[in-house]
Amino acid sequence: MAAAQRPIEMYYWPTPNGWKISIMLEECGLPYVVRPLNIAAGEQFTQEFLAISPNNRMPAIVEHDGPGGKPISVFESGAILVYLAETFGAFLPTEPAARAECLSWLFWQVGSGPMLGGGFGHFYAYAPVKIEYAIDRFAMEVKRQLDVLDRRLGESRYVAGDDYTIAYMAIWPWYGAVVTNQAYNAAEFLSADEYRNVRRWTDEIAARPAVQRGRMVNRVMGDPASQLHERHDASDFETRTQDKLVAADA
Ligand SMILES: N[C@@H](CCC(=O)N[C@@H](CS)C(=O)NCC(=O)O)C(=O)O
Repeated sequence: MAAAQRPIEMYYWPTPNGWKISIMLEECGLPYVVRPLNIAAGEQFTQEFLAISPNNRMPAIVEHDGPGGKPISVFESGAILVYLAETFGAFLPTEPAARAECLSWLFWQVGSGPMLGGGFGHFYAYAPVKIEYAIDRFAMEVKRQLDVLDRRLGESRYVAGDDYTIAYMAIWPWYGAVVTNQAYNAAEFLSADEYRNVRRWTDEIAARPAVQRGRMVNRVMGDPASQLHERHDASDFETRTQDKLVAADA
């Protein structure tokens, strides 16, 4: 990378869709700065952000020194993952069959995600009225998706091929969170323990240092050592986690 290149700006809030991109940037070791976008406060609706992400959703990235030296903004997590994989040259196979398989699973997640988050998560955990029909309908769909993943992971170590790719950076934040009860408090309701292959794979991906760093970015809950409220530089993971900041203040 040219020394003059400015860091990528990542518009981000710590949700599974956001983690996809923080994980990818950590995996690539690319210089980036976090632009926190508080979606609970409506910051996704500002004109400045809509110029970057017209669908008023994060994540989004801006690369000032993009292709041809021109600035570029990219929205939609799947598109960002493909863009970064292609420009960085990693985590997306170039051989057509392997690439197609990787993209199949990446698009599988992007298409399935709304049924899990906007459907099941919303009606099970957040809706002000509990509608049994809606909860059951989306729970059945999420269990079907978990079964698809589980069967695939019963056939091979990873979902798509033997290499770690952007497909896992998209799938893991959602399904890993569900089966480890870190999303919607629904693991028991969904009988998540039955999906043993998903659980095995989830733990394997979670052990990757870059995945752990990607999850720490702007995290405000859990073990203070796992929370990096402000990431300005890669060295912040060593020096500025909440446990260290609190100890330094004491
Ligand atoms: N398909 C989009 C979904 C992104 C998305 O749903 N982002 C949510 C947070 S996880 C958001 O920004 N919501 C703000 C809103 O709905 O106004 C992607 O994969 O990037």
